[in-house]
Amino acid sequence: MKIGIVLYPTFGGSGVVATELGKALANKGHEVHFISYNQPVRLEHFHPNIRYHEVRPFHYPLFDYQPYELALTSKLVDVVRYEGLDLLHVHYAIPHASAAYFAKQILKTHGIEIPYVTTLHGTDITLVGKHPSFEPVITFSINESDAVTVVSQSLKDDTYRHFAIENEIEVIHNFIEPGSYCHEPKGDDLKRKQEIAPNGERIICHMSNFRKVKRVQDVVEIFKKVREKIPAKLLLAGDGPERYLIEQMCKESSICGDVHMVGSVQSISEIHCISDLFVLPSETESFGLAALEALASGVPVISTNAGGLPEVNKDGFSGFLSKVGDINKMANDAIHILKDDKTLHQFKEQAFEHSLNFTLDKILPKYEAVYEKVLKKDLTS
Ligand code: GMT
Repeated sequence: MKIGIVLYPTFGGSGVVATELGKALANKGHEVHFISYNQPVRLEHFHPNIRYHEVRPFHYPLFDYQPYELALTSKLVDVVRYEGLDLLHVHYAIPHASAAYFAKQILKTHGIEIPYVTTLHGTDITLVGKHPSFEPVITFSINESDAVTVVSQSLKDDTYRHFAIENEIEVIHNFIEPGSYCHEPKGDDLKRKQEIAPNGERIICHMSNFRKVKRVQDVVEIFKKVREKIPAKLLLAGDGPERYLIEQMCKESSICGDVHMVGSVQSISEIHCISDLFVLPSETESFGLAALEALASGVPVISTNAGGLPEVNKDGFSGFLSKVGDINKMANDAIHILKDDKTLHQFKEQAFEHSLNFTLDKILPKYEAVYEKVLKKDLTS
């Protein structure tokens, strides 16, 4: 198949899932065309079956807001026509689903019928999409999609709850490729671990885009409580609007020496490789790819029970779940996991075991089946 994947090129989970999916499809022999405004961050290597098409909005002084959606639509029309794509798969509804709808209508005037699949990732539904400035467009473009997938049962329920959706929605979870994660630090990883934790301190990590919804301040509060009982270090990976607040918190509580703000590192496996625990206290989380990637490295997860997190983090097995904001429980659970080597080792093994429920070989055929289904549809009506 010739598949056009429309995505955000950043570190965000939707872009990561879209890129990893495209790479996996390319490895299976499909021709994959990524369409975005920048080279996707996880698209590091050349692959003969992968092309990248850049959307370049035309800047004109009249526009206070650049009409990106129109530039994207025109790019979709162009790529579909000249590369002969079979289908479009758009990740994140805003503005990708409506651009795909518009492109589909334009392509009809050229005698081309092309289906589009929309994958909803979370905030496009739970936070941004239901805002009145987007809601009618989102509802329409989801209903017009030839197939709709979501990354968790929780997001499926939310989508039906918040929007008047008549289309069927299929749940296809986020995935990992088990071979690509480090479990036991060796060489440079071991050196890094010894430098961060020279006295064998436990290493706790968190990774996100530091938006309010991630509640990174709870990570710091939990860490402070754990540190009172167990020597520990905190790695904070990622960047975003809350970073300054977090730096302030560290300074005010004099724990900066034990907190490493590592920034937006690309190789997240290097962080997981040396970590003992991953903390994700999000207010909402449609799935929690960051948690799954930690589990895949054998790092247990302390998370909230928000959204789809209970679908990825098995309470008492791969880690623990708590109510949003319950810092005391999250700290106590963390201490329980970290208190001795035997317990930690057991949780690490269970974390990895649980991650195997979400391997690429289980998930990829589900997307391929969706593609096969839309390609069989009669689009002329
Ligand atoms: O977590 C973010 O803020 C990034 C966001 C995105 O849209 O890029 O991630 C969402 O999609 C991921 C991949 O499907 C999910 O694993 C994340 O849980 C989801 N984030 C939220 O729902 C907050």
